[in-house]
Amino acid sequence: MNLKHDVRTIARQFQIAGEFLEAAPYGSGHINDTYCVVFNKNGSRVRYIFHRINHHIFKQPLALMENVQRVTAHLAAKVAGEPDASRRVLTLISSRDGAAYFRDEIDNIWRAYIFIENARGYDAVESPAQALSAAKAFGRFQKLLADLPAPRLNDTIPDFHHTPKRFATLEETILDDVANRAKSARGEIQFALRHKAICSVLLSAKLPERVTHNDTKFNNVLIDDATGEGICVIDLDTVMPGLVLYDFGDMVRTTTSPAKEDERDLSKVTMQFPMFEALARGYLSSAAEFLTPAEKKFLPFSGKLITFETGIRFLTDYLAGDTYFKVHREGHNLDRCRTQFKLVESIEQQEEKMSQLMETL
Ligand code: ADP
Ligand code: GN1
Ligand code: MG
Repeated sequence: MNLKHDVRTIARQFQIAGEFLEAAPYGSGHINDTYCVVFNKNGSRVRYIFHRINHHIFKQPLALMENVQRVTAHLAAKVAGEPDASRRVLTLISSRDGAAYFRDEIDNIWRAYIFIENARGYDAVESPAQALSAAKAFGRFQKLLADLPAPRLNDTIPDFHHTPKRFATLEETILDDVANRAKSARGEIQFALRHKAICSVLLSAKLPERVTHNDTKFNNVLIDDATGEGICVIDLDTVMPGLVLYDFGDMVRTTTSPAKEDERDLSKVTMQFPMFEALARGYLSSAAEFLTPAEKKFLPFSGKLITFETGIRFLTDYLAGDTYFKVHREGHNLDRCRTQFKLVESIEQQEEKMSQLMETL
């Protein structure tokens, strides 16, 4: 296969024993380049995950890698001694000169992780049991990081979940209309403008800053094939100080609808109440002990907010000419925006019931 990068040469720069066999693009992430790399070690095929960090988006990749090192080391110390401990945390592989990354000749930053076998990430949820497992794992992730020693983690993308700033960027992008696409997204622009007021709700609520994941897409937790447990939280590039509600909100966004994020048949996009209930129960089973009453109260709202925020991010990128998220077809970002806004509507219709449920948990 002809790859965009010479992964064989990159792979040689890491402390991996054995002979390189093959590499192939892997997963469905929108930002970094991810490869699955296979080595032959004494006759066995051993897999690794390699990432090229997108430094146009993560402008300080070394600060990012410092976060990842601190977070993975802290988590590894916490789970040491548990059954299957090595599958519960990502393990970085050092480069030949002992760093946590390798810088290639055109300044790309690469890193390698041990591949966690017998587990999978899913692009769409299949059952409430999976939703429960995922939420439990993300809640536990926050809990284990609550005592991460100082200093504060680096902000790998400043204001990542600052929804009012995201909205202001959308407004500027609508005015500029550089790709001349605003006319093809009139309904979506109107939808966004009508919802402007929700953007500032969490920021006005004076909630505590904690160490959060900030990208708790359902496919960013690996589900164990045998037990169905959310065995490992992955994709740690955005772990930084944030609100726990960003994490719970992104779980609602990605783990309650049976449809994929870019589904074109919007009738399939819906917030399934049993999935929400499973998420709430799973998350609280890990997080109830540290959540404040205000954080708990906003859990249903956070789903609407983060789904809206992600919708306006896709809309902004569509209007700007697709410069941020990877796209694989014409109108891809607009399709993604539409699923998000449909899901916002579905959440709105059930918001009261969602809040009532929270009072019973
Ligand atoms: P991105 O989403 O930024 O491309 P991820 O770190 O989420 O990057 O990796 C993409 C996919 O690769 C994940 O959805 C998951 O299926 C798989 N993956 C990532 N890390 C591992 C790992 N250490 N072991 C097994 N699979 C992994
Ligand atoms: C991006 O990297 P990936 O595909 O897991 C994005 C998230 C969005 C998500 C939408 C750094 O996540 O914020 O919620 O796409 N990551 C970044 O699917 O912008
Ligand atoms: Mg990912």
